[in-house]
Parts: sequence; C-alpha cells; structure tokens
Amino acid sequence: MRIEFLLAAALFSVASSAQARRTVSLSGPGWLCDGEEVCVPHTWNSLDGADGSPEGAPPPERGMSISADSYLRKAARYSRRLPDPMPGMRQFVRFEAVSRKADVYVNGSFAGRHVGAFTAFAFEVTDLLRPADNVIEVVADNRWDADVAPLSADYTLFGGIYRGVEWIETPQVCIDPVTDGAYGVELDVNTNGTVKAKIRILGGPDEEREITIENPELWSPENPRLYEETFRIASGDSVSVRFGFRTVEFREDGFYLNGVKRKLRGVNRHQDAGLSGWAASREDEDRDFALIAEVGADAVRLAHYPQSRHVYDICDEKGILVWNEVPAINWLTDSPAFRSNLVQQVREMVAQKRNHPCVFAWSLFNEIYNDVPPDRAQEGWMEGMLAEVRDVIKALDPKRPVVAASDRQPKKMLNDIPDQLAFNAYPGWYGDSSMSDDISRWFKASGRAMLAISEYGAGGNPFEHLDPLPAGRLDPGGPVHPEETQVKLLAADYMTICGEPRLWGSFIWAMFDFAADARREGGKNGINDKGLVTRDRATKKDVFYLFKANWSKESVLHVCSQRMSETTNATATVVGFSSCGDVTLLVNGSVAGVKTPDAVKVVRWEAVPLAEGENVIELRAGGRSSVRKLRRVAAKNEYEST
Ligand code: ADA
Repeated sequence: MRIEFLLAAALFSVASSAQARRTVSLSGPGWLCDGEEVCVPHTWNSLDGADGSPEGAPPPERGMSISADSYLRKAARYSRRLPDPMPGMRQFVRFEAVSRKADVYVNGSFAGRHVGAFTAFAFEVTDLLRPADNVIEVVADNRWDADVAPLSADYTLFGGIYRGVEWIETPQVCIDPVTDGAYGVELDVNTNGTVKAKIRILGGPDEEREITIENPELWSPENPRLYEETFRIASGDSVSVRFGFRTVEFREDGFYLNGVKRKLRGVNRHQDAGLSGWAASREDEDRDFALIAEVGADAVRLAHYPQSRHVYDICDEKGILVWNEVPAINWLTDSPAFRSNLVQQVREMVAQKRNHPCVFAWSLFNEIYNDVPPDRAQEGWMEGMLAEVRDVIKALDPKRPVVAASDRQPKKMLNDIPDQLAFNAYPGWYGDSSMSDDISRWFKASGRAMLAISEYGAGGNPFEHLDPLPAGRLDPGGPVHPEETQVKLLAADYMTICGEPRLWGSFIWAMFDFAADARREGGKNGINDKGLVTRDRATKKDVFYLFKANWSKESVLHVCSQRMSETTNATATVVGFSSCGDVTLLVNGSVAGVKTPDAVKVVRWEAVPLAEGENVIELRAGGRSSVRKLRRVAAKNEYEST
C-alpha cells in the first residue's frame, strides 16, 4: 500500500514537473452514431437538411427552417474509445461545438451538459477514467427547445458532433481549458506594443503577465501581421496565443480601423459548407475563404452565430474583418431559462473569440420580431433582455462596439440598444421599393447619422435564365429565380450603396447558397439561393464577377449569362463587368459597340441582334476576352413539344 502510494506520488511529480500538455485530436473515424460508424465532424442531416419540405406540406413560411420538422430532429448517441490517460495528469475533452445540446458520459458516468449549438465547451474527465479502455458517449440533440436560442431562422439546424473534438492532458496545475470553453489566456492588446495577459489557472492562483513588442506592425486587411506568444506556468503547462495590434472605432462619420476610415465591403457567410452541411472540414473552410478573398471582400458577417475556431484563424491570417453574431434571431422567449442560456452562449462567444484581431464587432441580434404579439412587446421584456446581453458583452469586452441587424423600423426601442445599427434590405426582391428609398427611410426612422447594410441580395439560380426580364417583380417564393434578376438587382443596389457616404459598410446576402430546408423555390428545394456561389461551390454565379470586378485587385472582364445556351428571341441583352476599362462588344466577329463601364463596372447593351443558329458574343477589354455562345432557335409550336 505504502509502496503504491510512493509510486503514485513519484509518477505525479514526474508528470507535473516534466510533462507538457498533450493534445490529441478525437476527430475523424472511430466514432459510432446510433450504432453506425461515422467520422467526426458529423451530422445526420447532410442530405435531408437541404432537400426542402415534402410536397404537400403546408406552404413554407419564410424564415422557419430552424423550427421546421422537415428534417430529422432527434437525440443521437455517439461513442468512441478514449486514449489511455497518462498517470498523474489531468484529462479534459473539448468539443468545438455540438448541435444543439450535448450530454457527455465517460464509462457510463455523467461528465457534463452543454446547451447551445455554436460555441465550444470542455469537461474535465480525470476522475471518471480507468487506466485503459475508456469510452466516451455523447448524446447530441437537435430538437427544438423554447428555452434555447435560436428559436427560428432561415437556415437548417443540422444535428450532431459537427465540429472537431480534442483530448487534452495537462499537469495537475494547468491553464484552464474549461471556463467558457476558452483557452485560459485572455489578452488585452494595445497598439503601443503592450500586451496584458490574464492567465486562468486550475489548481493554483490566476496570473497576470505583461509583455511588450517594440514598434509593433499594425494588423489590417492590407497587412494582416500576427504575433504569437507562448504563456508558460510553473507546472510546465503552456498555451500559445496569436494576436494582432489594431484599433477599431466608430467616429461621427464612420468606421475607422487603425485611425483610417474605411467603408466595409462585406459578405455574409453561414457555416453550411455545401454537401457536408455543418460538418465542414478545415479544407471546406479554407476553400470558402479562398473564394471570399478572391472576390475581394474585406469583411465577413458570420451569420447568424459564432463559427469554428479555424474560420477566425483564417480571417486573422487573410486580414478579413469579422462581424460576430449572437444567435438571437426573430423570436426570444420570456423565460429565465432562455435568458440564462442566451447569456451563457454570449459569454462563451466573447471568451472564445476575443483574442482574434479580425473580430471588429459583436452583433446583438438579427431581425427580432418584437411587434408580434403586440401585448408582449409593450411589456418591454425583450428590450430588457437584449440590453442585459449588450451589457454582458460590454463588461467582458469594452473595446469592441456592439452592432445589430434589424429589419423593421417600428422597433425603435430595440434598434436603439446597439452602439451601431445595420439593416437588412431586399428592395426589388421582397418588396417594390428601391435601395435609395430604403436607405432614406432607415436614416429617418433610426435618427442615426450612420448605418450599415447587414444584408442585401436576391435569389439567383445560375441554371435558370430569362431575357428580357419582366418589368415587374418576380415572386421570390416562386419556381423561377433567373440569374439575370440577381445581376440586375445587385448591380442597382451596389450602385446606390457606393453613392451613400453615410453607410459604414454593406454585406451581401450571401456569399454561398445555403441549406434552408423549409424553402421550396427557385427550381431547387431546401436552398436559399441568394449566394454569389452555389452551395456545392462548383459554380460562381455572374454576381460573383460583379463584386470581383469592383473589389479585387485582379483585372476582371466577364460577360454574363454564359450558361444560357438557347433563345427563341431575335435579340439578346448583353451585360458584362469590366475593371479593365472600355469594353468592345463583338457579335459573330463583328464589332457591335463600345462602352465605358458605369460606376460599378457594368456595361449593358439592350436588344443586340442575333443571327439564326449559333452566335458568339464576345467582350474585349484591356487585352482580355470573355465569350458566351447563344443558339437562336425557332420558337416551338406548342403542338410540337410533346
Ligand atoms: C433575412 C434573414 C436571413 C436570410 C434572408 C433571406 O433577412 O436575416 O437569415 O435568410 O432573410 O434570404 O430571406
């Protein structure tokens, strides 16, 4: 007995003095989900989460995909073996996210519960482990719950262990990997070169450190300079943190980064990474941000919730400013459980993302419907809850502004809560207004001197075409979302946005098509098709090149409607984008016109005559060429078609 004790004590002292932290990925194969072998990241909704509500189901309501029961909602049991623990060390399991509730067990004993689909969490499992043959089980549950945000939204809530999992072993005294799912080191970075670090320690008192970097280079989209520091404590445990020096502030006339005014050129991104749904790999995320960098955006709104750690790492590296959002959308529940879960999700979001220089703002909500039911709105409880959340954010991180995305002006009180307000506008798509009307109304109603546009866009199926476009508005819930409408509306919107100096930024809805299972429209069920790029990332729509021509440093010449192969018309509309100067139009080798691009790099020819049969329509500018082929065919006699 005494010998065993001495041996254990010796092992412990070896471990605590000499053993560094060990981190092992538990992602990949080796997991079972309800008895089937799966790879983590995993979701059980990758197919049914984006196939639309079944035919015959009641007409889908816009924005109801979170609560739709058109895809599998369940509690699923995952399990896998754990690495053998090193004696004398402490063991933790860290999940990047589980949707949306997770109950974790080790060898049948309860280790902890996490509620919230978008933030990381970790549990200590040291006391639940045997020397070998340990099994972890996770019950993941994506069923709707009135006490867990978000309650409703226009995207599919994929279920499962859809981000990575890690096994962490530390000495007995260690940098805390548990509290708020963060890494235990909180930085306060100042552009004079001082970096103050609060190190949270388990098994010992917390520590504060200060380091100085001489003449630090500032971080910006043009120069995303990062620094890294390893914080080591006496037990040998250490954590490395990357950071950057930069300031963000709003002055009376706009947004300033490092004291320089900038009007943000943003896109919105959901974490739905195409055919794997939310179970995105690092490669999926790298590919997405390569496309965001290619289009030339300097900002991304991570709609409508915090995304994976790798996403923020990429944005730090590429110099993309991040709008990071609390998952409060459409509805809130007036219950203490909802309020406390929302605050917990917010604390975790700030704690986990605060060290990333790319994050420029915390967003409090998206499109809260406090006007329904009206009696509840009068009580003021929503204002109270959102003001409390704002104050929680400000107490945790006084340096970043709080913003919000609103869609309705009567909600004056809610719109007054964030430091900066942005609005979502779909003129010509969901309504008959114009972007300039919308902007004027928003400035008038909000009484603010500056605003941003958090969403603008239109549906676009790159395999549906219409020329000429009808004079009126198309039905956004209808079966046809021609690519040409998306080009027309976004070009007009962007022209207005460029001419409005009171806007501090704008964010296209959206960079990629994404799963919204309740939708049945645009020729493809289960998809919100307002992306610049299709959900499988295989097709860059014409609007991708509109923004690339405006934002990228690369020269762009692009003729639209290249996927439209046939027409029965005698003429065609030719639209193109050029950042290489004046554009010459050639039809079947003959010059048909020369035009100077407008302020948003668009050239347009109406009613260009076509020959019978194949036509080659070519744009030339700055030594480049872009071609579309269009076959003119005879109109089908209606009796011929069958
Ligand atoms: C809203 C909402 C988005 C998006 C958009 C749309 O503005 O904020 O999540 O779904 O509508 O495409 O209708």
